[in-house]
Amino acid sequence: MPSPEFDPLSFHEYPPEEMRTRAADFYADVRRRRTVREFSERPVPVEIIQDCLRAAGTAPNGANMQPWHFVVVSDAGVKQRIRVVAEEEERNFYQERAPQEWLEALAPLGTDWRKPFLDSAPYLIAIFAQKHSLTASGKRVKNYYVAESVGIATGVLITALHHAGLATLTHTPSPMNFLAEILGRPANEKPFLLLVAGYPAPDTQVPRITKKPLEDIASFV
Ligand code: IYR
Repeated sequence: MPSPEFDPLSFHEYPPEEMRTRAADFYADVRRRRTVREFSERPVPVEIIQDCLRAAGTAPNGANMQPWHFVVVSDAGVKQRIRVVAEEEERNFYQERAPQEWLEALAPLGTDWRKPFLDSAPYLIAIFAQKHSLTASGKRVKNYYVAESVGIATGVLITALHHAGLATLTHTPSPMNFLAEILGRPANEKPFLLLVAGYPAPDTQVPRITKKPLEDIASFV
């Protein structure tokens, strides 16, 4: 077993007042993030997406196995194929499979089976979770806390895209296995979610929803 190697931590300490301002400023910015479902076709330089993905790749994760893969789709033909299959699945979900309780929970969001953003937005980022990894010689390597790890990386990605000035939609077509087929991903990868990224369409409206206040989401003991 290799012995661990250590490097000095690059830690920035801020004076307490500056920490307060930084925490408040970050909250003020991140609370403006909204999921949008109408995207502009305006192009976005791929370098922005690449840096946001680099940020996502810094996420803490189980045993540093980094059990994720991101496929950035900008090709119009591939987006169109994804839209066609996703809408088929979604039509089936909304019209057949979804229990009444689920439809009622979704009603305030105004969603339905139509997903035009899947070919209008400049980027679809398909996020895959690697159930296990494979070495160069094809040997299986176990991954740990895969869902937690990929969830955290996805949160960093969404926040990085918002911080860069882009809108996103976390889309969970169900079932999602068609993404692995269309994108030719290996059998050890399971689609996690599809993140749509770009500029919002002009005059985009978002549902009037509220977030739970601090007292309802945290306790201090
Ligand atoms: N996958 C469907 C339904 C849906 C489910 C949840 I939970 C949402 O928060 C939003 C939508 C769709 O994308 O429309």
